[in-house]
Amino acid sequence: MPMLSQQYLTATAVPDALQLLAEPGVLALVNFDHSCAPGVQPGIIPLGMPSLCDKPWEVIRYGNSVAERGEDEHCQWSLIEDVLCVATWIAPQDCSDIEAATEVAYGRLFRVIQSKGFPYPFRIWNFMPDINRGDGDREEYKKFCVGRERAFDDYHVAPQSYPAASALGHHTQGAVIYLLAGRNSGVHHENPRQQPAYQYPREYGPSSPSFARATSLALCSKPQVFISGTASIIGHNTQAVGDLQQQLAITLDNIQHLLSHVGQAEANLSGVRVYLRHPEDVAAAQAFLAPRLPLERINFIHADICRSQLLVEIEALASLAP
Ligand code: 3EB
Repeated sequence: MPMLSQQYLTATAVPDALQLLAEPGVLALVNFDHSCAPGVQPGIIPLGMPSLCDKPWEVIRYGNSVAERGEDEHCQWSLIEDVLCVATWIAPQDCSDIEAATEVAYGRLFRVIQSKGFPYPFRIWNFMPDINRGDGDREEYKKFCVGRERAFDDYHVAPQSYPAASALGHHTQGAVIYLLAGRNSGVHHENPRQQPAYQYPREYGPSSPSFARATSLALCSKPQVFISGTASIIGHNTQAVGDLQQQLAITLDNIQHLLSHVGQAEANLSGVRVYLRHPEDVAAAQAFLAPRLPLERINFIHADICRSQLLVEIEALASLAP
């Protein structure tokens, strides 16, 4: 069985996205740019967040066959062998009630994965506008969390089965939720240094965030670990408010502890996304990360983090050499 890979590409490396999409083994192409609306065809996933380092594309590869693709329930899907990728967008006008729109969007995703025989999501990404707008429980992110939790309840997914996820804000209109799903369940992990997000105390909102710190699955003989968006949080408390370097250090430390905890301390990180609240922080973030991670495996993305005191969030795919 093959490995899944996530690789970032420059605009010049992708002269023709549709041609790349048609190549064997190409599951989907994620587009980091200003548009957050359905792509020109299934398999192209525009997120509405620009790359800060000229890498507007991520190619998700799996297996050796040409992907099968289609549209159902306002979702676009791509399928290669054991992996299904499904994306759905929330129209700009529907984002005015993000709680209800999120529940509806997740319902569509769940129906598509179930009807196609891939009922187990193992990685989910969520991107929405104005994520930090509103005070207290009226903040957009907290309303999103209520709608998402309701959808998981509607489809009888218990907290122990929540997969790895990321949830961020962008500066354009519309929202997107996309996921990778399998025929069998992955294994979900927590980080001993962090409180499980689905058990955060009430102060973080009426519904806790529904995600696991990581999900691993063996698509090939070696397990791969999908690491959720990870930030400068210990227990449930935000650390190093206002200090980018310290937030980066604590975030990498959290990731390293998670990998040690799941017995993958030797794994290599790829598909690393560094989400930065302030685009002007990119040079400092690059300087901090360059000695620690190969920069060609990193994309720097302009995005708002779901807690307004966080400046950075990092996600990655951890794989052992095949
Ligand atoms: C945190 O640890 C930071 O709501 O899906 C990270 C990854 C965060 C995913 C989500 C939120 C989510 O609480 C925020």
